[in-house]
Order: sequence, then C-alpha cells, then structure tokens
Amino acid sequence: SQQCTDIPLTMRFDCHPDNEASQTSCEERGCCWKEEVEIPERQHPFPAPRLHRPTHGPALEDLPLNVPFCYYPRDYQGYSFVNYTSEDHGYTGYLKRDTASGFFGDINVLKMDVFFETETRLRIKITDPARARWETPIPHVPDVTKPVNKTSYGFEIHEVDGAFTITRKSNGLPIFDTLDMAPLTYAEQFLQLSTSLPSEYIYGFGEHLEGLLLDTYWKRRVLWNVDEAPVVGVSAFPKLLQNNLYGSHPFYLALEPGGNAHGVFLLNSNALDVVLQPHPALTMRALGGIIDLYVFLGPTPNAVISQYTEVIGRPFLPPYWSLGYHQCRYGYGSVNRTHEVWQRTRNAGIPFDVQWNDIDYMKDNKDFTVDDVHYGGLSEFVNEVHLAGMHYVPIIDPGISAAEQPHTYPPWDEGVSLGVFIRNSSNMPFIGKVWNPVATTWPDFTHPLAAYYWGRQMMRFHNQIPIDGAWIDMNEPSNFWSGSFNGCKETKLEKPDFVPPVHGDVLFYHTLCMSARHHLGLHYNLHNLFGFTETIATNAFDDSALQIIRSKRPFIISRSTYPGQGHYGGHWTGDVYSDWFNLWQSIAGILNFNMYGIPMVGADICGFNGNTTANLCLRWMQLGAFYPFSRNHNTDDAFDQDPVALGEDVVVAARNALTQRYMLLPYLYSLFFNAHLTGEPVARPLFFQFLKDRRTYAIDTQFMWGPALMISPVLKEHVTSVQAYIPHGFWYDWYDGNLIEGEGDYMNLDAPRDKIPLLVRGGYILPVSKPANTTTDSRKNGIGVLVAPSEFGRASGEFYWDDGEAVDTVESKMYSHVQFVSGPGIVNFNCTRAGYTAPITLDYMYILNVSSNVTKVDVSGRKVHFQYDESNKVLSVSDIGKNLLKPFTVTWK
Ligand code: MIG
Repeated sequence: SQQCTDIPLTMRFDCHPDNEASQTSCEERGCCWKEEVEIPERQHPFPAPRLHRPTHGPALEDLPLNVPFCYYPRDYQGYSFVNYTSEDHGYTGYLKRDTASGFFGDINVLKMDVFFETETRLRIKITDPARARWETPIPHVPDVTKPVNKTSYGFEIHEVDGAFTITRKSNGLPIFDTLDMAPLTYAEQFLQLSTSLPSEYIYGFGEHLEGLLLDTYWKRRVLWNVDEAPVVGVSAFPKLLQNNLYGSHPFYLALEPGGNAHGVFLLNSNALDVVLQPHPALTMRALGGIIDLYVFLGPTPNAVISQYTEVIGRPFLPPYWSLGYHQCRYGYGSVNRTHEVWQRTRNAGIPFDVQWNDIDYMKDNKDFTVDDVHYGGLSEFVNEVHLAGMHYVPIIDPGISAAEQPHTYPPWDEGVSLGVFIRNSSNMPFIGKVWNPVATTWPDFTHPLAAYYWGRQMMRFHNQIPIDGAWIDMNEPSNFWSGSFNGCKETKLEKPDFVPPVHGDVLFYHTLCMSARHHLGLHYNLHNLFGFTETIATNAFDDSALQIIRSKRPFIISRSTYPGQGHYGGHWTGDVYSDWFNLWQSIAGILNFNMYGIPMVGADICGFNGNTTANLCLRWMQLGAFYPFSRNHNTDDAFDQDPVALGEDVVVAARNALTQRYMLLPYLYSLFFNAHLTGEPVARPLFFQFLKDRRTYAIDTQFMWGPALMISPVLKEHVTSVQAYIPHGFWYDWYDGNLIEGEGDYMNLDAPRDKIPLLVRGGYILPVSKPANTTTDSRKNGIGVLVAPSEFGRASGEFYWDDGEAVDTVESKMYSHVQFVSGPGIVNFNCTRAGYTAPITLDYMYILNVSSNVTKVDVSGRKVHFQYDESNKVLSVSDIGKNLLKPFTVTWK
C-alpha cells in the first residue's frame, strides 16, 4: 500500500540501517523494498581537478556504493506537529508520531525549540519533554534566550510533515530543508535528521582520511573516536564508508549556488554516522543524546568558521616557540641518541625549536616515570635544550598502570584515594590494558578532582623534567583490549540495534565498555569527549597543569579531538603512512582541522608508519614547513627520517623550506592572533579567499596561509614543477618578487628539489623577520615588511606582537598591534596598540611591482638609502630602524 513507485534512486533514504534488513522486516515498518539497484552515472565528475592529484594510492571516489534496498515511501507517516507557537526566542513546537519507526524505544512526543540566537545563527533543539536525555556538557555553548530583531534567515514549519525549512533571506534559498528527506526519527538509541543540500559542495564531518571536498555520491562517514591508523577503504567493511578515526567533528560547511556559504553543527557526543547522497542530501544519525543543531549563515566561509568558533570556543594563541620546527621519533631509545640527532640537526643549520620524546623515555612505558637506564640524563639534556633557546615536549598517555604495589606509584595511589578513575559497573576502577603493565585504568577527566589529580602528577614530573608542553596520545581512549579482559556485557548499551560501521564492528572495539562510568555519565555518551576533557585538564583547570606549573602559555598536541578542542590545544593527524598518497592527503587533513577551529595542526612530516624515502621526505619537509604545526615524527621500527639521516639533498631542501617559514613567522603569528580573536582559519582552502571562483572549490593540492600566501607543494615523485591553479589577480613569486598575473587557470611553477613554490597575493602586506636557527634568536631581530600591491596599487596588512609566551596576553591587552596601509608611493604604519612595550623596530622593507625608477625614499621625512632592481621591479630599503610602536610613513618617488 505504500507509495513506492517512481522514487528516484537519489531519493532513497535508508529505512533499515539497523540489524539485518529483510523484505519482511522492511515492509513491517512501512517501507519499500527493492534489491536491484541500478547505479546512475555520476552527474558531477568528482573531484574536478583530480588530474592534479598524485596518481599513487587508492582513488577515494572508486569505493563501493551504499544505496539502500529498504527505503521510505512517499507517504511515510512519521512525526507531525501538534502545535507550535512563536516565542520571544523563536518557536516552540510539539511533534507527535502514531506509528512505530521500527527502532527500539520510539519517543512519541517531542519538543522542538528554535532559538534565533544572533542575526546569523539559529539553534534548534529537539528533546523528549517527558524525560531528560543525555546532553553534551562541553564545549560550554552560549546560552541565548533573548530574541534578535533582525535575522538573515527565515524559518518555516511544515506541520503535517513534521519538517522545517531554513532559508537565506537575501535570496530565499533553502539551506537546511528536512521536507521530503529521511523522516525525523527519535528513538532511544537512534536519532535521525536529514536535509537536502543546496549544492554538492560540502566539507567537513571529520576526522577521516580523504580529500577536502566530500563526495555526495552515496558516501557514508562514521564519527566515533578510535585508535586506528588512517587507511583508505579497509577491507573489513564491504559497505561504503570512510573509517572513523581519532576525532569526531559533526560539523559541515556547504557552499550555495548564489556564491554564499553556511555551516551546520550537530552538538551531539554520541556515535554518529552521516550518509551523503547525490540528491544532494545528507542524513545524520546519532546513537543517543538529543538533536541540538546550529546553523550558521556566513555568508563567507571565514564568517562561518568565525560563527562556529563563537559557539565552541576560539582557538588558543600558541606560544611563539611552538611555531618553530619540531622533531621527534618513537624509539630514539636513549637520551644519548636523542641528543645525537638533536645535535646533528642543529649542526646542519636547520631552523629547529622543539625536541620531543616518545614513550621510550618512560620506565616500562609508565606515565610520569623516566627509564633511568637509557634516559638517566634526561633532565640534563632538557636543560641543555633550554640553554640553546629551544623547548622540550614529551608524550603522556592517559592510561595509568593499575598493577602496582601500594605506595610505589603515586599516579595509581593518588587516583585511587581521590576516586578519580573511570569505574566499572561494580564501582571499581575500570581495568583495561595499555602497554606492558598487566592492567591499566584511566582518569575520568569529567570528575571534579581529576584536574587536580592530573595537575599533581604533571607538577611532580615537571619538578624532575622541566617540560614545556604535553603531547597527549592514546586518548580515544585506546585500550589494547576491547572492553575489559572479559569484553563487555551483551546489552543494548554495548551493542545497540543500529551501530554504524565502526572499526571492529562494536562500539567498545579497542576502548572501554559503554557501561563504564564517569562522573558525568556513561562512557556510551562521553566516549568522544575523552581526549577533549583530558586536554582541558592538561591545559589548566582550577589549580593545576601546564599553565600553572610553568606560568606560561600551555602547548598541548592531542590525538583525539572534539569540537572545542582548539580552545585548549592542537592536534596531529596520527599514524599516517610514509607514502605519496598520504603526503597529498595531509593537506586536506590540515585544512579540515582549521575549519574545526583547531588551526594548530600538522601531520607527521615524512610519514609515521613504514619507511620513508629521501625523495618523499624531501618533498614532505617542504610541505611540512607550511603545516601550522610542523613536526617530523616516525614510528619505532622505521629508519631514521630526520633530514640529516636522509642525506645532503634533504637537508638542503629542509633548511631552505624552514628558512622561508622562519622568515614568515611574524605573519603566521599574526594569523594565529586573528584566529584567536575571530576564529578565522590560519591555513585555508583556496575557496575561502576566492568564493566567486568555482574552480577553486575542490582544490586540495594547494592551500593558503591566511589571505595572502599560497603554498603549492610538489606531491609527486620525479617532478620539478607544479601545475598550480592561480586565481585571477596579481600574485608575486615569494622568492624573487616577480609579478604573476593570475588568469583563473593552471600554470606551471618551477619547483626544483630545493624549493617549494610560494606566491604572495597582491593587495597584502606581510610582516616578516630575519630567520635564525631558533625562534628565540629570530625574535631578537627587528621585523621587515613585504608590500605586495594589488592591480590598483594598494595593499594592507597587520602585525601582532607580544612576549611570545605569557598567559592571556590578548585578554589582558599585553600586546602590540600595527596596521599597515599602502597606496601608490606610500606605506603608513599605524600602531593601534602598544601593550607590549619591549621595542620592536621595522628594519627593512621590500616593495614589489614598483614600476618607475625611484629617486628618493623618505621615512617620516628623512631620506634613506634604497635599492631598486629593474629586472623584477623590487624596491628594497634596509636599515630603517623605526620603532613600530609609534606611527610613521614611508614614501617613495
Ligand atoms: O602506536 O607512543 O600516534 O605518534 O609514536 C602506539 C607511540 C602509540 C601512537 C601515536 C604515535 C606514537 C606511538 N603511539
């Protein structure tokens, strides 16, 4: 009786993703069954610029499809609105269903609250009015109940269909529209919300290993934090998916035909999956919690991320030293070996700021211990690192050894006496296994005393080894067992009817049982928040951890992440493979996390798993020099891959690329300041800056630092040029200042083995500095500016400066800020704040595209020496020596 005919394939929404679907069980829930699926041709070749990607590695778009056999009929009757009223804050409505969805525990009456929170942000909360359900407690989102007078969105309710539409007022375009999509479903362990998409240009929903642009051609993604190395299309799952990885970000950014952008965030910490299909449409399905949806109207991608981070928290301002180059490996094996590699890197003249150690510094891999046989001299080494003006970061795992004699291991004793460990159903510490110890437990970072406990351990360790930051790994949390020694109970909590295709098939795969208890609730609900809560505790909380111990800005890099993470720390993309595919993929990884509000992000340079090659590592050192977080890291069973280990060729390439980075650090730091203030990404996809240009929408082989620097790395072996897309406008070669007129097309950029192509966008002024071997030294130099005029001869830029490591410099206004504005023949330097009073001078400047022969350059009326290069039209002025904290002007004729 269901209306099943004439439903196009693209409108098939899966009615039976749970258990085993059969025709009988499908029809029982009022849905349509049809097994044969004729896959239509792709409407949109994906992705357009595939040509320019490396040919190595699997083609993401060739993975199998996921078209459902059991799908909703046209006349499916789910929820409908009983009533709704317009309220001060927006709307309140009630929904009711009379038929069973087929999922266990339908909630038949729902309450929907719509909050018009700001002009560009609305929030829709759908809850069970009869009984409180799990609501994600962090990040702490703003509580807004006051109405706004003006909104850039319209909101419409479809009573009978139980649906709603959000439109962009300026052009009437629906941007979130649940009408005729998969019906709203709200059962005990299954929530479903579906929308059509205004275009197939959609990004986000990490963490996954894939390109930047998501494929809407029947793709499914799982969000459930897990410790698994990123590999594409793991054969364990014949169904289509991009495997779940270390972090979960239920956020997407979508582009609209009208050239606008919007964003959507589902605040839900349960296991989730998302189905994208070529209507285009997407369906989000959560295994618990509530529907708490934010929609951000942009209209630019930068504005979307700004609006998103206003809700989840702005990115932290990293210490200046952390913008330098970091080097690490798993299995140096001893402090002597660590010292040796550290020394040879310095001797090679490679700019280098931070030395790291992996778990091999620990005794028996136990947290807060040092192996005194191999790492006996570690504190002396760290002192030496500090004397060289450098910093030191060790790994810390969350698993605490639980097989300890009383009074021998404070992390265990104190955790027990404070009662801060995650508990099992008998109220004892939940026992699993990580590394050697027979038994391991985990701090419950939602416990009110956990931060105090964690801070104590870190403080004690810091007294022994004066660390400068923390690298927190294994915090999905990872467990060598799945659940406890005996697994987990056979309950619906551990094994819900609907489980998305997670790694290992069960939710507790390589982690804790879902029934494990935290102070704030069940692991089932808190799993995805573990790494995030650990990061918060490691950063600073009440009276503990890094900020307090060092009285300096904390620096934390975490493997597991959740929305809001970026406010407290950064991320690295985990155990990527040393191959050309992963070199390319790392770009999308870095750009995605910038969209998730975590701009301090990098991939393991030269790759983690497997052996790198000199050719690969050379190109990876160049690309990695432009990761916001630039660290070379390697697994324990691979050859050394620090540049010196791979030969002179790699050393030269690494030194050159990192030298460019160190020159650009004042610009990079200013971008981080801007990210901290506004949320705008540091590393950005090209389309963030060129939204009118569709050809940029799928580009993930090149990227931008802020609005002004384009990086076009070599991603293939045996080539010495890059096919780079150059958007319309004036661009300049970073190395020689030559003008390149962008025509919105691909161009060949020269990329010999010792060079990564970098272009500066006309219209911008970049603060730069003389490089040095450490940031401690480069900070002592004055700064310079590079003036890159637009086609109209204008340019502008900004410079943020502070002491580089004090806490809350922005909040307490202990910083200086200078604005640069340039027109033909003139640059103005306007100090807008001089809160950091240490002198900082403008020493030199380069002005590009200066066409006539210059006869005179004045700095605030005083004639200065200059050079003009006819061949590339660059005017250089050195020895300016002007205090940037006072306004002044430079003119030339
Ligand atoms: O693989 O601590 O992702 O960076 O070197 C087991 C050892 C655990 C995983 C991390 C990796 C680190 C390694 N760890």
